[in-house]
Amino acid sequence: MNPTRTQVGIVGAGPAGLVLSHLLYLEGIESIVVENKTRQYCEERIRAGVLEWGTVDLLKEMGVGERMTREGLVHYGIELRFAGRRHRIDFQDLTGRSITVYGQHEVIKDLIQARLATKGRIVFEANEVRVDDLDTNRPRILYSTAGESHEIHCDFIAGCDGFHGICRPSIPASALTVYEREYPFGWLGILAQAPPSSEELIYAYHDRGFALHSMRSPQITRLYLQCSPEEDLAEWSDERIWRELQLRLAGGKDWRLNEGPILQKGVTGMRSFVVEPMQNGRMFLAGDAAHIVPPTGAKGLNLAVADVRVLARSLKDFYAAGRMNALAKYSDVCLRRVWQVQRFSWWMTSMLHRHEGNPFDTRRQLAELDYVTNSRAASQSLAENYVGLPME
Ligand code: RFL
Ligand code: PHB
Repeated sequence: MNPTRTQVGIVGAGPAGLVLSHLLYLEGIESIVVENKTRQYCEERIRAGVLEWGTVDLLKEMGVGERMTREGLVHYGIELRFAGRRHRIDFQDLTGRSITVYGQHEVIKDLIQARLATKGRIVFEANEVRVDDLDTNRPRILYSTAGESHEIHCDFIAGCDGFHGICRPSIPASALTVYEREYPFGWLGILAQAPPSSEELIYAYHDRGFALHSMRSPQITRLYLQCSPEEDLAEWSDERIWRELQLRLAGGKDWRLNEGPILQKGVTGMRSFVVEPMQNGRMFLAGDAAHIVPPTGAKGLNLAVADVRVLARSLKDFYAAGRMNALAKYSDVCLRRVWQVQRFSWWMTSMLHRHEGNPFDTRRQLAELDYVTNSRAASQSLAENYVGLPME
């Protein structure tokens, strides 16, 4: 078996791995992406939908924003619903910025196409992926395809293989500190063939639990209901889902929720998780491999992109000047944004979800929503974080 050689070996073809690979290509740095799923699986996996302005700008600058510009839905605000009230947070007025609603799987399709069009190497369906020799100058990625073993010798490895990947667990536990919080609820998400019922996203706080109205296109609505993290989907008929959504998203006489065939259902648990530092020897963790946020702030994908932007810049510095300085600071630079985003995602989650038990919390949440919707300073703080803090 002849080992292959590359400058940066990337594990995982999610947003982090693919954006990194293309950014490196644009800087003339070689990489190979090793992914354990099929191309089709990666291109059809339904996940996030909200792109911060900084993510949108970066994708455009990278030359992969053409379809996003054509098909993405630009939003200038969101609505908060609670206690029978409807309140719009006006991003344009409060920050001068907007967000773009464009499915993560569409971003993935565009990136894979761009990588392959520029002769980028992505190995799909790699089995038994491992990383080794992280503390040497020649770290390796090992894997097999169709029963044959392969080895890639790299200058650096980027661990972009998500929360359940193999890169983080390959670092000795004694070298990492984990900060973690689990939430006593999850989200039941559906994709429905129904025109969105509002032009913007609606975040609803309700006695029966949180609900969210989002979308993927003018024909497809994405909706979520707060549920138990162990919720049994078998107990949720389509009819029950719509009944619950109608109750939680109720918006008065002049608004109605469009229903349609449910194309997909799923339950996701919620956690906040950060590992520090985000690097070990010559391996750098990026995106969900290093941190997880609850989805209420719509930040997971955006944070993954922000990490690899820093990593690509640091690698560029290494190859241009032979200096390790920027790479040595990679984790510190990323963690500053990571913790800002953790704070915001935790805050949105705890403001909008119903907890069992303590009526004090219910009153406090209503006071928070009252404040956020009546104080310009508080609305502005929400808006500034939602559209995305400037990238480093
Ligand atoms: P990803 O997207 O998980 O990509 C990791 C890639 O690595 C591959 N992989 C491996 N490859 C090789 N060898 C191995 N051993 C491997 N193990 C895994 C995986 O197949 C995959 O292709 O991580 P990345 O790039 O860091 O991107 C992060 C975002 O995907 C993530 O933060 C968001 O999607 C989180 N998230 C959501 N974020 C939002 O902002 N809004 C949402 O609505 C939202 N919904 C979601 C989500 C995450 C979900 N997960 C993780 C279960 C819904 C779900 C279901
Ligand atoms: C989505 O469209 O999937 C979505 C939107 C906003 C969120 C989470 C998910 O906060």
